[in-house]
Amino acid sequence: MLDGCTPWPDDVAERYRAAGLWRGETLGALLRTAAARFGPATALVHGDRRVSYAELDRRVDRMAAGFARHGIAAGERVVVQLPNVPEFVVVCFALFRLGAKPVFALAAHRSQEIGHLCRITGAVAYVLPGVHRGFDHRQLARDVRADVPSLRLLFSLDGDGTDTVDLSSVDAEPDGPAEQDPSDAAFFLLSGGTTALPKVIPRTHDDYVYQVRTAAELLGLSTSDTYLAVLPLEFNFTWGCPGVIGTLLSGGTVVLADDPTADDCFALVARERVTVTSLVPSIAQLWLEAREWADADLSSLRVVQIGGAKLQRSVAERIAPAFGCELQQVFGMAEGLLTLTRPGDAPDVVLGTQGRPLSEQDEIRIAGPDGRDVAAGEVGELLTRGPYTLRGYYRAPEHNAVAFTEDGFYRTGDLARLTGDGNLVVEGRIKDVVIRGGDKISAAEVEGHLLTRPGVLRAAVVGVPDDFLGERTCAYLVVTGQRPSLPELKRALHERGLADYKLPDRVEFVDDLPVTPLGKVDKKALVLLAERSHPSTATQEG
Ligand code: OOB
Repeated sequence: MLDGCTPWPDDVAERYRAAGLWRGETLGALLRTAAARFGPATALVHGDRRVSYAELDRRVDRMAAGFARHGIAAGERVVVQLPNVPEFVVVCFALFRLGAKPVFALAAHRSQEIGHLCRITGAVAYVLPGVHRGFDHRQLARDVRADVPSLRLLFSLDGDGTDTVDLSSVDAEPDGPAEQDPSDAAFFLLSGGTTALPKVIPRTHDDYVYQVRTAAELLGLSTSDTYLAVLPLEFNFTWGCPGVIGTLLSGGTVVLADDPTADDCFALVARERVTVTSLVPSIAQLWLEAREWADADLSSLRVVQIGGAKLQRSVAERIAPAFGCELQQVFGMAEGLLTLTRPGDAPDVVLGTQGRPLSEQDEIRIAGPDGRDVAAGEVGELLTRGPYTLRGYYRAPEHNAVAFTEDGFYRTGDLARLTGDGNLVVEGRIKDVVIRGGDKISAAEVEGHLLTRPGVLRAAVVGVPDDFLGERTCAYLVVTGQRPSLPELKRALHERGLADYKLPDRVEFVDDLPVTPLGKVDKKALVLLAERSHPSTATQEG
C-alpha cells in the first residue's frame, strides 16, 4: 500500500476477495487481456484517427518504457491534464503498466489547482496539453515547476522543444511487464470537495476493476457497443462507470468527443453508430433543445446515462422519447459509491429515483444529525462503505477523522432517502459545495480567494437555483471602502490562477453575514435572500 493511503481492514478485503469481487487484476493487465481478445477491433476513435486494440496495447507498452527512460519509477505520481484525445488513454495505461500513478486534473484547472495537486501528491511529472482552447499550459507548467521541488518533468501534447518533452517522443523498446500489487492505488481522482484545498482520492486496481466490470455487466456492454465520451475523460463517470474502461474491457469502441455540443455529438452518434453515452443534466438539456430542430440519425443509441447533478423529473421524462433510447440515472462520486437505475425498471423508478447501489456489498446508511439511522423512508445524510468506496483521502489524516465514521463509513454530505423498494432519492446536500452544471465548487475554496481581495472583510459563497445549470454561484461580501464590481472580482480570481468555472456568477453586498444560532454563516438564509432580491441589479456579466 502506498504511503498516505488507507487500506480496507484485512478481514473486509479478505471477504471481498473470497466473494470474487476483487480478483487481483490490474488495470494494465485488463488492457492486455482485451488486446489479446479483440486485437484488430477498433478501440478508440478521435476525429479521423482510429486505433485498434493491438495498436493501443503496443503504444501503451512503448510509452511505459519511454516514461521509464525519462526516469519515472513505479510508485511515483504524475499529474495528467489532457483533453479527450487518445493520448489520454495511452498515457494513463502506460503509467498503470509502469506502476506510476496518474493524478487526474480537470482541463479547466489553472496554476492554483495544478500547483496544489503537484504539491499534495509530490508529483514528479506533469502531462499537459500545450496550448489548449487558447490557453498556454506550458507557461503555467514552468511556473508550477519553479514552485514545487518534486516536479522534475513536463510532457506536452505539442512540446515546444524547450523545456517540455513532446509526448510523441516518449517511446522506447518495452522491457517486459513490471509486477504490481492490485491492492495498491492505481490512480488518483480529485474530490468534489468541501475543503479550501481539494482532496485526492486513491483508487486501487482491485476496487476500480471491480466497479468497471460490474457497471459494464449491468449495462450488458459487448463488442457491439460504441461509447461516446462526451464529458471529460478524467471524470469518474466517463472513465469508469462503465465508460471508457468498461467499453475497452468489453471489446467495444470508444469515440472521443472534443466538446459536448449537440451539433458535434449528434454527428458522431450518427457516423459511429454510438450505443451508449453519459451526460450531466445541463448538457442533456442542451441536447433536448437541439433535438427539436436537428434530425440527426440517433437510432443506434440504446442507453443515455445521466448523473453528476440532480436530474429534474420534467427533464427525465423527455429523454427516452427525444433520443429513442433508455434513460439510466446515475448517482455517483469520485470517492466510490454508484447507484443506478436498471434496464427494465418501472418508469417511476427510472424517472423519479437515482436507482440502487451497483454492488450487493455496498452498505448504505441514512443518518440523522445525531449520527443515528433515521426511520425508514426519511431523509438524512447518506453514509456508505463498500468494495469500491475509499477508506481515506490521500495524505489527509485530519480530514479523514471527520469525513469517515469510526467503522469506515464515508460521510457523503448528500441528503437522501430510500424508497420502499430500495431505490435512492437524492434530496439535497449538507456539504458546502455548489454543483454548477456537473462541476463541483467548494464554497470554502472560493471564499478563501475572495478574502485575499483588498477591502473584503467577510465572504460567503452559495449556490442559487438555476433552471439550466441547476445552481449558479453567488458571492456575498462584506467590504470596507469601494465595492468591487463582478468583472473586477472575476478578473482578480482568474489572475490568481483559479479555474474559471469557480469564478462567482454574481456578487451581492451586505452589512454583515447572517449567522445560525450556533454562530455559523447561515447559508440557507443567503440562498433565500439571493432568490428574493432582484437579480437585474446584482447580476453583471463579466
Ligand atoms: C460525480 O462525481 P463527483 O465526485 O464529481 O461528485 C459527487 C457529488 C455527489 O456527492 C452528489 O452531491 C452529486 O455529485 N451528484 C448527484 C448525482 N450524481 C452526483 N446529485 C444528484 N443526482 C445525481 N444523479 O458527480 C459522478 C461520479 C460517477 C458517476 C456519476 C457522477
